[in-house]
Amino acid sequence: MTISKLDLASEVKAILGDLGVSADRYTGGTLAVRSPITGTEIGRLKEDSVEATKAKIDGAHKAFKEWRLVPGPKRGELIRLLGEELRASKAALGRLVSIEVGKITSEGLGEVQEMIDICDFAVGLSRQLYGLTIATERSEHRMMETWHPLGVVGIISAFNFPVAVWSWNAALALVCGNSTVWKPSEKTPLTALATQALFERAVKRYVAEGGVAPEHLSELIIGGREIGEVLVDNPKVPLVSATGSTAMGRSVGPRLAQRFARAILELGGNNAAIVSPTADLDLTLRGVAFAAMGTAGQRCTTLRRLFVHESVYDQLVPRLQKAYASVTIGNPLETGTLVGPLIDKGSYDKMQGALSEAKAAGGKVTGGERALADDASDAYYVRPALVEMPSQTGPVENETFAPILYVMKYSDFDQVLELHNAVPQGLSSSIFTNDLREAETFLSDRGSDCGIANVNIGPSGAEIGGAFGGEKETGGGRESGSDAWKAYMRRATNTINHGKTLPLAQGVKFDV
Ligand code: UN1
Repeated sequence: MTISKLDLASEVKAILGDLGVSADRYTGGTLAVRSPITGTEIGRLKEDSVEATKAKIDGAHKAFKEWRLVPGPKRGELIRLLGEELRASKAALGRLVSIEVGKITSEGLGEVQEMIDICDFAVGLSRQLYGLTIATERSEHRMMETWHPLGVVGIISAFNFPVAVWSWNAALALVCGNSTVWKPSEKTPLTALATQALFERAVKRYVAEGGVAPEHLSELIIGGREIGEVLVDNPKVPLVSATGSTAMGRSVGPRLAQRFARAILELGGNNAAIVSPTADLDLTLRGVAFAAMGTAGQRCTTLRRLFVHESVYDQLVPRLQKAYASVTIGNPLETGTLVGPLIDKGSYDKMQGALSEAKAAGGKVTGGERALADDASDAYYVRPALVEMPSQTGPVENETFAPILYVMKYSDFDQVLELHNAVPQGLSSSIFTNDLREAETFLSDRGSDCGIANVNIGPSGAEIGGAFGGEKETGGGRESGSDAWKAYMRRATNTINHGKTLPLAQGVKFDV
């Protein structure tokens, strides 16, 4: 079917109806939502005022005070039920993600799978919120650390992973005994409404099973920057986890620091891969293609810089150019499509701007032109662009949230490592090599300076089990797996004297 004939508004209505979201939540409001697939409107949401936002934060704060008293494993049961709800509605929510963001079907479903995976992880974690027992220097004493719930956790998420990012934060925050207030991107509030409805279903089941779940445990606020600022500045919110651009982080970070609140910042990436002389080129081709063109280049982990050794450059780059020229672009809901649309015109304009800059800096551009404009004049499909650059200059140093891959030739491994790390961002990275020394060096102290460093896989598509996040202008935060949960709790060091004397630490004498 031609794109212009798709009736996505009706489909959205049917999906939201099935998920239990009433039509008045997404009609008749002031916030218009468009599907990037057609560029047409699929909802109009009512926005929360500053006052309503404050009231929701107050509600979440009250909920926190009760929820922190519920034992961890019982909190985990709520997240187990959320995981069940997500499993049951995976197809519907995945489809809605595809419609609202323009992701291809497998990526829409994959996003919901990430949500399910983090729920499973958090359920296990709910029984493992361990502290250490530490050797004390005083006799008949015990020293230990305990982990306690923190408070209301603010979650600000971006359009490109509209619901998975919420889940990485919320699943951990909730098993850790916190409540949450979520501000989704203005571009993707419908998937947020759907997710909130699934959460509310899980709460209902939990309560029916005899669980204690206060009202307002997880709040959703709809609107723009103004209400985001209310969340960031509110003294009842001790932690804000924010995903988005570096510019957003530059505004949010200092505001939080000003009131000594914690920040988990997951900002821009400018991720690179190195292709060494010993790389398996078939595997590299596939790894690069997915990482650079997948999700139409709109992941924080998207591959944007490719350093290819001069000895394999002429073998790999023509094959890549072929893949770029032939990749199927189109309606992401159709089987066989690999590259869907950009989110909107703003994104398209930025892409074209970066490509002009690249040309001016001596880049040789293939692709990058608009596609399907006849069929979908309000949508922004593009052929992914491959740009051979003489050096790492101009737009190569910035993150442009679109499918542009800058390719550069290198000859010396130590030099390419320097270049790899010579950008302001530090999220994800990879090397394609079969040389053990190079692989290990890349992962070593003098190797990649990113939060994620891979060998023989691209930089995108991380599993939830690892801590997710990066260094430098990426913001330094870690979400999701490993011990990222610790950021959502406060640590107390406890010393207990079970003797009858009072030995002082460091041998201090103070006899009164
Ligand atoms: C993002 O783009 O904001 O590693 C997150 C990945 C996904 C998450 C990306 N698991 O590509």
